[in-house]
Amino acid sequence: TYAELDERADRAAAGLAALGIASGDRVLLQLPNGCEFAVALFALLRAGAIPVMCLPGHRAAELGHFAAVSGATALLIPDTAQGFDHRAMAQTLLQDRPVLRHVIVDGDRGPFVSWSQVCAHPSQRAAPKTADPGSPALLLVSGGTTGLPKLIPRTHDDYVYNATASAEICGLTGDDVYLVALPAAHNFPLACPGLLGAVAVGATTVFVNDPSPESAFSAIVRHGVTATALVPALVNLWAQATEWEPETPTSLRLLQVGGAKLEADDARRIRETLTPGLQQVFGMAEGLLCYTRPGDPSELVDRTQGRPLSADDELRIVDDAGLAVPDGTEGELLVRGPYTINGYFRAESDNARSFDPDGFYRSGDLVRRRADGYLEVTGRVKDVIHRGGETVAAGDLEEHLHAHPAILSAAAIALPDPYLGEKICAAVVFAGTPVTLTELNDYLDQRGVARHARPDVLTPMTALPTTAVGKIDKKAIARQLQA
Ligand code: OOB
Repeated sequence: TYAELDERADRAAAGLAALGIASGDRVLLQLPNGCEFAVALFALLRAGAIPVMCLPGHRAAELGHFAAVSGATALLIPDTAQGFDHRAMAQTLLQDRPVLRHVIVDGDRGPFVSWSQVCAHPSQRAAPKTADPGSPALLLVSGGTTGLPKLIPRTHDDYVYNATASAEICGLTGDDVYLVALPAAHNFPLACPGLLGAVAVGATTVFVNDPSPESAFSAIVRHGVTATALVPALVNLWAQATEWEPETPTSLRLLQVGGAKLEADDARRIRETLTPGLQQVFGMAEGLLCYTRPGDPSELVDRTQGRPLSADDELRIVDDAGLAVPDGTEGELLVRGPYTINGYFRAESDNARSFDPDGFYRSGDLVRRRADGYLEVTGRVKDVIHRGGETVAAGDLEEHLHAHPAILSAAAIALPDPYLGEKICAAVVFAGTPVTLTELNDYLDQRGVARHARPDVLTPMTALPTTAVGKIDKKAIARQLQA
């Protein structure tokens, strides 16, 4: 209940303070989905600490980097999760990171501090700490797959707005049951509207650790889940699984899909198999959120990634020279606004690259703005293949590949080539009978894809590797193909 969460967060906040965790201290939070995640998050905020929102899939390389950049003094982990021993990882981290003074473990604590001990502290509800609402409440991690993730300071006021305005747009009320299926520390299930939006309106929150259809469908049926957020790779699996799972969702009224491009055909299938209440979400941990709105015509819901959350979001869509392009023309999206950051945490050189002189964040996303203000995301600025003097946009080719009836998911990858510089590899998961490269290229030819923009290599895969939040990880595919 909310009363229990309140009480437990108070006790844990007192326990954290007793350990010496003080206002403004950064704490790496890496707990799997579950009620303990919510207790820990609110306890850290009440103690005045700044949680660094690590994903369960992060390992020593990422956590070491987050610890170094944030100067975190504590780490909160499970004992083991998905067969991985987080305590052993903590041992490694401690050797390199002397600032990291406390390791707190939920479960079997080993040589470390026990989270249940921290939570057993008598609650000392002091006068609420008055944090500066413009100061960082938490640090999110960036979603990019280039290099190590950056830390994103989200302030109390911007993040409260993020969650509550999102809840309003989605029509979330106390009668809703929100399912956290993606890793809870990710911005999407955390605050778009996510866990925080659900708490803001007094809704019920359900956590699953395993978002597979088998486990998620039974949780949805059991708890009467009305709303959840998924990435395309996962929702496509859910849509397929309605064909064979004995229990399928009937209570969903809002199914948010974002994090990567959802193809129009997939959107239609989701509306038909899972719920007519599909919503596309184009968002980023750095801030800007775009939503299709409940009640929008299906053409908008299937074909666009929504329009900005706030009337005060300022969007600039520019060409290579940095000049604004007209509506309907593809360009890079730059954004500034009430809940978009002005800079990463302690990352001067990244900031010089990622923000323009007027403070606009360069998203690296290619978009088209329609006359009605809705956006279509078409790809990433740097996601191009330089093939023998021609530049091929991976996003365009992927859209054509997806349209093939035998293809479930696909990625266009650049591979080094002694003659062309780079050649095009289509990494493909087939749904039906696989096709050959020649057959695929005949199909692309019929669709009007230029010869130089067609794959040189076709690599069938059983599944495409994904990032910690479940997006297709093209860097990992490229590494696998070159290994
Ligand atoms: C969400 O946040 P991040 O920070 O993990 O990733 C942001 C990036 C965007 O810059 C864009 O490249 C991509 O993910 N992206 C999409 C998309 N939504 C995000 N690309 C195409 N279509 C979409 N609908 O991924 C995130 C944060 C809040 C809400 C939803 C997603």
